Amino acid sequence: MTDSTSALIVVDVQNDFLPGGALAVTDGDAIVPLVNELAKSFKNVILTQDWHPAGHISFASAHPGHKPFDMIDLHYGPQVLWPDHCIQGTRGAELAPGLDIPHAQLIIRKGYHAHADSYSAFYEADRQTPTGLSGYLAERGIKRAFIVGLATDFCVSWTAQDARVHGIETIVIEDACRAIDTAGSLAAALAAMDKVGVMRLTSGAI
Ligand code: VGL
Ligand code: ZN
Repeated sequence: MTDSTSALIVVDVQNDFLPGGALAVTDGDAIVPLVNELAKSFKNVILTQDWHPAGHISFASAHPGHKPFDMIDLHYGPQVLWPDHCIQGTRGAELAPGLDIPHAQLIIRKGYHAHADSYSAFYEADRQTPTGLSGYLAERGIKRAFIVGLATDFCVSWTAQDARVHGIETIVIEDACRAIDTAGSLAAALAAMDKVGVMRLTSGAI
């Protein structure tokens, strides 16, 4: 995909989502070599980085009486509560050291407002506060996004759905993603992506 109207979006390949991390995604490290390889064939690569302040509203530790993976209702809708993860400036929030994409052009950070989560790289969980990514893609003339990373059922899925809804042709490369899969979240995410027309392929087809 060396054409200038396509981009690879690498979602949240950060220490805390890899084995040993605070919110480890099973087998999350397995995608790193594949992501590096795929990135070589893209002129445009964008990385995302989950980037929470300490005490973030998505952390179970901020809600006394709750534990990680509980679901609660917040002012913008349902929220899964997570272990503390990807705290700004910590090692856990750093991009995985094995990620080797020196030509990546943009790192978009998200989830930095204390009172809202942001799975999507486009909009925070209130579905209204933009990160700026949609304007960036429009100004760069990017019309097609290939999406890889962690986790399939949260940040990958929400990012893919928002890209599609904004008129971008959107393809999730499934074998370059891994899921958290809590309370049926993977099946729900796949159905939601299908519904808005996100395509799913494996890397061999790229
Ligand atoms: C993510 C849960 C909490 C993700 C981020 O990157 O999918 N999941 N924060
Ligand atoms: Zn997060």
